[in-house]
Amino acid sequence: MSSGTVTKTKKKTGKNLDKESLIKALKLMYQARKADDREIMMKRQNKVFFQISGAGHECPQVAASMHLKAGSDWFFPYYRDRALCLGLGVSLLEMFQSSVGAEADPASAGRQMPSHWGHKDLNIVSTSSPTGTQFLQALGCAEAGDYICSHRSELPDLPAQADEVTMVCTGDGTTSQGEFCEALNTACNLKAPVLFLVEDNGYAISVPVEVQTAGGSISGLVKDWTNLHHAEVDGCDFAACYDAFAEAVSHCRNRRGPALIHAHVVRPYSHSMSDDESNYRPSSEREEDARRDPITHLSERLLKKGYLTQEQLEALQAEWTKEVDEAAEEAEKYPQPEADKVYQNIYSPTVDPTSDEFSTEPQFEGDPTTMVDLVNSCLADEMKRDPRIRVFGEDVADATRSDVLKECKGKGGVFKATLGLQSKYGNDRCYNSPLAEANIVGRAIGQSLRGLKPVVEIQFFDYIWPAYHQLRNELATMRWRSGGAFKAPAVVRVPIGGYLRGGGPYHSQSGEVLFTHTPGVRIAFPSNAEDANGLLRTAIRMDDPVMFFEHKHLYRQTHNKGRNPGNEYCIPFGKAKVVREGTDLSVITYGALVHRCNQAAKLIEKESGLQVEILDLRTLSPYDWEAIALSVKKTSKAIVAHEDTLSWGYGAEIASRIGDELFEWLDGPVRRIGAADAFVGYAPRLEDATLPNAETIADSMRSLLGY
Ligand SMILES: Cc1ncc(C[n+]2csc(CCOP(=O)(O)OP(=O)(O)O)c2C)c(N)n1
Repeated sequence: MSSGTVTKTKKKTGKNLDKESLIKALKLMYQARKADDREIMMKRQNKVFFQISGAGHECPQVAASMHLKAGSDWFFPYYRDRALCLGLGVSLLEMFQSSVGAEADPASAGRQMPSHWGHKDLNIVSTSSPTGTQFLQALGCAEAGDYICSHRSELPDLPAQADEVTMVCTGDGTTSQGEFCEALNTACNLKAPVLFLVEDNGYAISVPVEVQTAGGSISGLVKDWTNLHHAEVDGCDFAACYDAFAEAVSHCRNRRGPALIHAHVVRPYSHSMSDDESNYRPSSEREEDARRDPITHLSERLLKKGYLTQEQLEALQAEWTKEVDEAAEEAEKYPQPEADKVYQNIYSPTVDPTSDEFSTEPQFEGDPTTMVDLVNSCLADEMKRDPRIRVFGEDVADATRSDVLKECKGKGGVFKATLGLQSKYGNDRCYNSPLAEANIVGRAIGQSLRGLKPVVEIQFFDYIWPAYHQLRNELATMRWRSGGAFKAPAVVRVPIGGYLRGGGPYHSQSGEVLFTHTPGVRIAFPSNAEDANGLLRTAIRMDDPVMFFEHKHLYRQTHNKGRNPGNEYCIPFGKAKVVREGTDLSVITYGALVHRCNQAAKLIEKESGLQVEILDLRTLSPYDWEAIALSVKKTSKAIVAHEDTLSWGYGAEIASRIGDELFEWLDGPVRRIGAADAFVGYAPRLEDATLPNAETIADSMRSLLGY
């Protein structure tokens, strides 16, 4: 090259893309559409059992795949994202394996509907069906990447890239879900590298966008949000989409904040094969969509540029269709999972929390202290041991503005369970979340997917409901629905229960049974300081999601104090404790009723000499059936006692199993004790009338002993 000649590499833009890139893009779009068409045919032939297509949405997805890196960036797609996944490297065969429900399906091993994407090697996280649950998880995933990079030397085994981007996709209707705003707000606040793609086809099934969004445009609402890069594009124009993603990805990679691309796409087919859009869309509108079809447009561009002749295009189309058909035919050879696989991957296949591995001897030190103190010391010890642990929730930090800690002693949780953790381990190990419970759990799921160990707090059980969707449909299902490819072993600590005086209906709730009814999560409910410490340590070290219920009233009692059992003390899950031996009646209980049942048993002994045995379950899922059976076989009479409301409660399950499996040993009906089927009132007289107490429990014991 002669000196003085300036060579300039022309920046690749959507307009000047080379022939190969454009043909590659067209191939992805075309094959995605043909795969949908083939799946539609297979549904009609009863070879697949559900179909929802990505038709009309292909263009922005393919553009995104050309700027992002599979296996290094992270993806939270939604069901229309076939072209994105194809572009990232999911094969046609893998897609059809999912269509036919084959065990070989890498997305879910035959467990989820087709188009519920997932691919471990490509960092495509398991897609679920609830619209909108993906946003907060994507945010958590992005946060995890940056956290891992900033703790690189302590976390050498966790993969993350300093410039990685997390992409999350959605339809326009789904932006109405509150979690969309929660995630975008926090992503903007944290400048998190999350790329939101809104694929706006104007409808959510039959409901048009003006019902969803003020002003009819999500761009109008969010375009000026702090730190957000925003672009609105014609999602049928490949060049425009290509350029929009170039800028958005660069904004995220350079850690300037999140980005949102609002792409106007078309929906040439009905919402799904269960829908007929001619019932609510006039033909003129559908014809207009057809005129905007992105595949026709890109094909015309290739012809116009002279990159392909009509004959060459048709030859390529025939070749691409053949590949689709061959993949579909091949997938039909793959079998569905055997029926016994239904129980596989509900819980960790490798770490058994009931095993002896979690049975360690206490090494007591210090004077007896309260349950909340021993929860706090367990958290502190575990955080020291494991840099993967991050504690967050409402008010859990000592102070978000840490400067004030020179003068103030810090908040550390409304019950002080997390006091000092931020000061000891830093602002990125213990921090405050926004006042939004789904935000806490959704982000915890996203972080745990990356191998971190979030130990989050829901301030009061009474306010867990905004997070229930994330807990029930996401946290609990992640491992099972992905066929074991992904897991979310976060710990959710939840202060729970009544007996507080002045608690009223919104600071006294129980409701653990709603979670014991959910496969996939483990449930602990300790009754005393030492158990709380040992069970929490097990919860943190095991590999399943855990709901850890801490009874608020038990936090600072004297009767359940304990000495610090040392920083290796673990108690296995599913191992009950006989807290009082007896021969005449078994009471199976947990939480705040352990103490009350004990008081009642003492009364009974005093008045009649009869001996009541009390079993503290300690964990509710799994629970110790062996210990229950042993006790009931000895006493022949059983009461199941809990603080939660009586009907359809935890006691119903245990009582029914005792009736079923221990019938021959019984000398009386199995009784249940629970709260009145009402709410806990503020006035002490109302509270007393609702919750079980030592006298009402003793009444029940007397009645059964006399049977
Ligand atoms: C939480 C929840 N509510 C309702 C549904 C049923 N549903 C599935 S898709 C859908 C419409 C989604 O519309 P949009 O977000 O605009 O995406 P599009 O299908 O148009 O691409 C609805 C209501 C669901 N899956 N999840």
